[in-house]
Amino acid sequence: MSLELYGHLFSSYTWKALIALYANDTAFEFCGIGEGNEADDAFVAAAGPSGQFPVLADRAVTIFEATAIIEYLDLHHPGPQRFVPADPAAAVLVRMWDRVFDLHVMNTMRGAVGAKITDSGLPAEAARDLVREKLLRSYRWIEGWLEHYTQREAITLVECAAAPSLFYADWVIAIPADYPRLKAWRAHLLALPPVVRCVDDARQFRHYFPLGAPDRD
Ligand SMILES: N[C@@H](CCC(=O)N[C@@H](CS)C(=O)NCC(=O)O)C(=O)O
Repeated sequence: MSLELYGHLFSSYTWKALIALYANDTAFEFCGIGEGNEADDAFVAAAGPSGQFPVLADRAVTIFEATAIIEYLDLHHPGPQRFVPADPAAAVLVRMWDRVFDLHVMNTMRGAVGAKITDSGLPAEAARDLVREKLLRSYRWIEGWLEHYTQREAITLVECAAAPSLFYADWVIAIPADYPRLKAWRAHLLALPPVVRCVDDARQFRHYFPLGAPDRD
């Protein structure tokens, strides 16, 4: 098989790439990292400067960074779902929104997770407090943006980024009831078949979530 995706089934950025692969029913082999295959682990460690996953291998081509993987799939393994619009002006906006979810939802949320991992004695609530204000600010912005966002039935780069980031962010700081559009959009994203598959395949790892996984989703 020409395509291989290296990652972990509980990893939010791996989900981001998996959602794109599943959305177009693209054939690929999944290579789990940290599961005892030293060659796979070494390949990922050397693939990019951070040694992080996901990493996509397409014969001799290696692509790291989930966004780049999705753009690569769109170009070289296109399917019915196009992840980035062909119109350059529309593509700028999609790429900007992708950054919102990576930088201001996912990575902000991970600040709390990282603090808990670094200091296991830190109460989960104190870890949450570290990111509460920033996450709420992001939620507020997304709630306003959703008033005009119209791509809801498609799976684009935006949905690939938003689904995993909002899935986990809501576990860290629950989306407040007064952001109904955001709450409804998260529910919509979690009902998309590629996302359902990611969520279900990751259930077995939930007990590893450093702040404690809630009994839902
Ligand atoms: N900017 C990267 C972030 C990737 C990332 O943070 N990956 C995490 C898993 S979600 C990882 O590799 N963690 C293990 C490590 O850092 O060693 C991307 O978009 O792909």
